[in-house]
Amino acid sequence: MTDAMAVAHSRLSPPQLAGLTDAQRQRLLGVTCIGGPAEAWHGELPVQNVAAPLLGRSAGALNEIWFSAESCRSGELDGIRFRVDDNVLYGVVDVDESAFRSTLPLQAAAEDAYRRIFTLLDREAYPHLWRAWNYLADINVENNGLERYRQFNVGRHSAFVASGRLAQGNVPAACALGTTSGPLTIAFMAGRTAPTPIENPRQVSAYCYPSEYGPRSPTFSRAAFAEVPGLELLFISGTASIVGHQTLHVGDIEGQTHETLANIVALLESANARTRTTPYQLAELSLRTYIRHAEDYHRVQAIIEEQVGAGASVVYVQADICRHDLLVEIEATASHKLGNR
Ligand code: 3EB
Repeated sequence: MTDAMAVAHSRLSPPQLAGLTDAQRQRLLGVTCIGGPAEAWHGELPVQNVAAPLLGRSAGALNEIWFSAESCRSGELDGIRFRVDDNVLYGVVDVDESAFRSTLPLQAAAEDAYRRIFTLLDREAYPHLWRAWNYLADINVENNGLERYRQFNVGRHSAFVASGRLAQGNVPAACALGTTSGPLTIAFMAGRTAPTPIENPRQVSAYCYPSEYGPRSPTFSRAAFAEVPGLELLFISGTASIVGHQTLHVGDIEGQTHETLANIVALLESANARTRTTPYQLAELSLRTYIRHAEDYHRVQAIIEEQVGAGASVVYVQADICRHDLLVEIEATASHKLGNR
């Protein structure tokens, strides 16, 4: 937490968060609260509330924090709260889809949210979106003939195109999960330099999925590197039991967990061919694991601890995954110091 890294990720319980000094609070970029609402003191901080139960923590709630090494500046544009340092912008946007008089309100809400994000990034001159964390209620529910996750994909894709962004290739790392309730909420990190996308040779790139998965493909890369002075950040997108473009091990939580970890290992191999630092290891990743059925938690945890190591930093969350046949999804972050050049 007192880390001199340009940008650092850390996990704090609600009492630890409440106990930060003023100097530490000035260095906060933003917070994601899982399994419980944010504390009142957050003030103008971008806070993402993820309405999804935390599994296996007696404290009941967890805050995922991004810190800067510098004091940050706060801003708000068109309903988006954000914080910036010299290199990074972190923001959160919540959209109430009932405000849209469309037959597909979630699609309209997703397009609106991403258009506003891109307007903000252009205005503040942090034009490169590195990572997005997307959460929406009833993700697998069909409404007016289109599953809500697929509506989200159509809206997101439209906004990328309308904002002059690529919808393939150099697209951000991301995740998209189902919450129990609440608005569409998107947290995002962006910067002044382009990320380096990483794809997984075992998987079709998501932006190339065939149309059986929806009228527009999802707009994300499997992983991405981003750089800030002195530091390389690795974002591994939500990763599931998909090989090629197909779900494997339908109905088999253990098979899906093993396949998901095999995909993450393959991604690390791709990333390690591109890193400007030393190779990344599975054991150093900070993982967030989403499990569709709470009763699968112990089986998933056992496999992760066996494969990644008992010392792994893992948070387990109960959430719906974006395909009805997926039971588990895992995402990760890590960072390495860059040498002087
Ligand atoms: C997949 O591989 C699983 O729509 O932003 C993973 C990561 C998934 C990101 C997104 C979806 C997204 O297709 C789902």
